Amino acid sequence: MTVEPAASGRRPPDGPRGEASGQAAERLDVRPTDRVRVPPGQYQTEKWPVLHYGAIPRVPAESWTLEVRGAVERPLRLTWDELMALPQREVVCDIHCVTQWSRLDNRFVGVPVSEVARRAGPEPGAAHVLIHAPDGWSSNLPREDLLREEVLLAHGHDGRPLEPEHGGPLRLVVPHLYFWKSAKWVTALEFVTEASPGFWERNGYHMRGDPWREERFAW
Ligand SMILES: Nc1nc2c(c(=O)[nH]1)N[C@H]1C(S)=C(S)[C@@H](COP(=O)(O)O)O[C@H]1N2
Ligand SMILES: [Mo]
Repeated sequence: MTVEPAASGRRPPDGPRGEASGQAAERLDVRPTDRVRVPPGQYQTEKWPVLHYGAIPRVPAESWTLEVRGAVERPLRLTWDELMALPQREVVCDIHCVTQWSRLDNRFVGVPVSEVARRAGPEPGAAHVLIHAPDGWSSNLPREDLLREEVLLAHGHDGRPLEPEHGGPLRLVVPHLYFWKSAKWVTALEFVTEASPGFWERNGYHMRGDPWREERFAW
């Protein structure tokens, strides 16, 4: 399995640092250095809006599990403790919601998705992934977008545990795509051979969602 380098500018790591959890995390800064920070059609907000369909699940971290299934050689289910024992990474990034707000300079901490995927061993033909959340919510993205080194299963933000309304205890963070791909309260990663639309994608949103190309809708 290959992990693509970040497409945007990288700054040198400033060494391991203590997080709220006390866990040292390697740092990766993927904020662009070669262009304006806010993509076309977006405006910058200082606040962090809360956006989702349905109710906020209140599941304590201790009883949270993450499943990796579908076209993988070793399907697995990780407990919270198993997840926390994996390598941790801090990612500094901007986030862009398709409803046009952008929030700059976010500091997420979590487990790189690639670490979890590697343990499950996606089959060569598994070119796409469905990300599952409670109540049947899902989002889809190409495998190569999910397995970039800056894509996290995040449990912390700006030095604090991730709040339930922002996807705590665990959410996906895919900095280079519109934020609807970043499933909150993620429960499973399902590798699939054919692209299959998730919740918003079935409702007309783009199968990939690159904010720099304004891939908002499928039409
Ligand atoms: N489970 C789940 N995850 C979700 C959503 C949702 O409805 N359910 N909405 C997405 C959308 S459209 C956005 S913009 C972001 C918002 O994350 P935030 O509330 O932390 O800003 O979550 C994404 N992840
Ligand atoms: Mo969104």
